[in-house]
Amino acid sequence: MARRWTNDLTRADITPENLFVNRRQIMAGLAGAGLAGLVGNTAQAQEALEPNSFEDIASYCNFYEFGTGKGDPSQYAHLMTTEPWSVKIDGMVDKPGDYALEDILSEMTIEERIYRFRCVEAWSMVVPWNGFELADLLQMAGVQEGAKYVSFETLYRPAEMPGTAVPVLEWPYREGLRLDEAMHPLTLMATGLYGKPLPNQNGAPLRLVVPWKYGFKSIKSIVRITLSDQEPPTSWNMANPREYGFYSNVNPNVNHPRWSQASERPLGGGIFAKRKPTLMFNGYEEEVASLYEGMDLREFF
Ligand SMILES: Nc1nc2c(c(=O)[nH]1)N[C@H]1C(S)=C(S)[C@@H](COP(=O)(O)O)O[C@H]1N2
Ligand SMILES: [Mo]
Repeated sequence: MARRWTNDLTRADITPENLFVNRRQIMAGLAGAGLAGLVGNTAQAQEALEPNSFEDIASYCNFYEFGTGKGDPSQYAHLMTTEPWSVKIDGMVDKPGDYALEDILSEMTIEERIYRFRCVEAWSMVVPWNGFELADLLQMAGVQEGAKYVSFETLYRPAEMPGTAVPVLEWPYREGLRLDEAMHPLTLMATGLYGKPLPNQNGAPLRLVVPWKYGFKSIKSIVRITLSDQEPPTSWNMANPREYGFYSNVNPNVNHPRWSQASERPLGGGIFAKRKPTLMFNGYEEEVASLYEGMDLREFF
């Protein structure tokens, strides 16, 4: 079902010139195989992705279990114990159970992927993730016929998570994807940043990354993955269904009820850095638009 995503850009490829040559080679190599569309050959996609610094990525975070300030997670997330770690995989799978993280990792291929990141609050950054495809994990557990959705839960351990004393969201933090979104080769389970283990504040030891959706879909510190035939509840939708829909695809044409989503402020350029236009599906339109063919994206926002 899932096809491996063949664009293997690394940090060595970030200058525009290298990126261009690299992409042309990729395109040439794939054209014969009929997979060229997976790479995305728009002018926008060819723009160089200059990653934000490790420092920026690890210090400006959202992880409400540790507080609602952007600096709270980096200050308090060290309180969270991430060893040992296991993930319960249940619901409509052939092999439900508690999987020890090291057993999962021994089965997975870890690679580096540089992805655009776009928060619903309109800031953005570029992140070099290390991780594996969620599709590989789901296939390992054996997705049953009839499963249509995947839901995720974050660790809920109040003694190590001072932010959970405040009922800003219903805990545990929950997110969900449609099965085809979950199986898409761009959908990553991240285990690291810049080749280093994921900092706790960024969702150690295992967090979701869905680059064409707003950042809040990228649930952190995952302890449970459930397959079902029903659309699952999600924390932000439960908290405010008018502002946060199930899909939450990055879409410059559908505004958040309280602000425009047409442009973004790239982090790291200083507060006077120019806003830039937000791209449809965060720049991954060629890869993912077909998932939503025929859907009214204003209704399913
Ligand atoms: N468990 C959990 N996951 C979470 C959040 C959270 O509060 N709790 N915040 C989300 C939001 S709003 C964003 S923008 C991203 C931020 O990821 P980062 O801090 O690694 O940049 O994490 C998402 N995942
Ligand atoms: Mo966010």
